[in-house]
Amino acid sequence: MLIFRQLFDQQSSTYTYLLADSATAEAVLIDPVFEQVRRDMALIEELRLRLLYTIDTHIHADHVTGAWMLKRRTGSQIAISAASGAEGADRYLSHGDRCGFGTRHLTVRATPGHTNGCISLVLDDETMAFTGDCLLIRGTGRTDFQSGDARAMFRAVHEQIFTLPDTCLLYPAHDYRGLTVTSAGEERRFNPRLGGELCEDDFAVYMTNLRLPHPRQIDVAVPANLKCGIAASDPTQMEEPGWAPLTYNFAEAHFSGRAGRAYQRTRAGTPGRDGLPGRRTFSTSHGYPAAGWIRGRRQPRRRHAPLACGRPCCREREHVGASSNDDEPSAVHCPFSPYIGTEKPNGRNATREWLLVADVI
Ligand SMILES: N[C@@H](CCC(=O)N[C@@H](CS)C(=O)NCC(=O)O)C(=O)O
Ligand SMILES: [Fe+2]
Repeated sequence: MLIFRQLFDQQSSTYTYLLADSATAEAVLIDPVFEQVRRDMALIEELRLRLLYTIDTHIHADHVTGAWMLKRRTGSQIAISAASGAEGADRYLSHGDRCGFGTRHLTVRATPGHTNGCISLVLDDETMAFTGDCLLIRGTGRTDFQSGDARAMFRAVHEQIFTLPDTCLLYPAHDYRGLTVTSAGEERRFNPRLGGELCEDDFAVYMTNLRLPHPRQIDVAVPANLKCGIAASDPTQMEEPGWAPLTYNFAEAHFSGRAGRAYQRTRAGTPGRDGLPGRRTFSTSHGYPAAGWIRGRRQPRRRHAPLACGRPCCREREHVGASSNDDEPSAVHCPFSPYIGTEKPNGRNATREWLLVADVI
């Protein structure tokens, strides 16, 4: 049986897709998001799957891929198109290649236009296809940066996607309106940019006049994704030895509502509040506006502790802790969430760290 899950990252409106063959438990993950690696790993573990590889449909401009972090944590291979120009992948895909998992496979179709390295992935029986940022639901990806080409996109959609069976379900990499799935037949008829009677010239004019603002994360995301999301040069992303193990579940990885929850772990051998090293979960009285790891020494209560977040995009900024004491983590104000945070002066010598799971600003 095919196992299929559609997962969503609210920050970038990105869909990540988990596909697996229940007979062998082999899984692939399409377009993972760096900040959602914990969620994806929890789900994969709960479903008792083995992640063979991650596949990025293109070099994303709006979020950092989770490919490298998942490889580091699960041993999965990184796959991306050869035409993407990405360094450090384990497998470079071209049109017609197959990505197998158990008895199933996805076939690669080159669908350039949003970027010149974009691919779509079609399931073996053509009941599902993953269109990346080429064809979106009643829309398309933009074509105004990263070697975008509206005419190439028009041809790719007509030749590679509209030729699929009418009933083939199409799953894009994003939706900004809350739509989740469409089909080849309905997009062929109703896509307002390139469906129905619309021709290549109509589409090219439409795309030239879109004038969208650049994605907020583009300056961070593109260089990181050209290296498959590697964070090895960033010491704050490296796992330090000596921390007690911490496990998460899929439910906890989704933070909803305004109430804050926090998970504390300590250095192995260092007692936590309940005297035991390792994981401890507690609710917090006040909502946290962001989420992430915070490390601290056992120290007297102090206010406004400066905290730095590990994300390269905001490494230079200081985040102000609203309160800090031995048992409660500080609130952190960061536009990117969740991330790995380190209390600046004492990060290396910290004896305990907290994972905040709470609302995003
Ligand atoms: N506001 C979003 C914009 C994201 C964006 O530009 N997304 C690209 C895909 S990477 C796109 O093609 N968007 C199509 C659209 O917004 O219509 C952000 O800052 O991240
Ligand atoms: Fe994109």
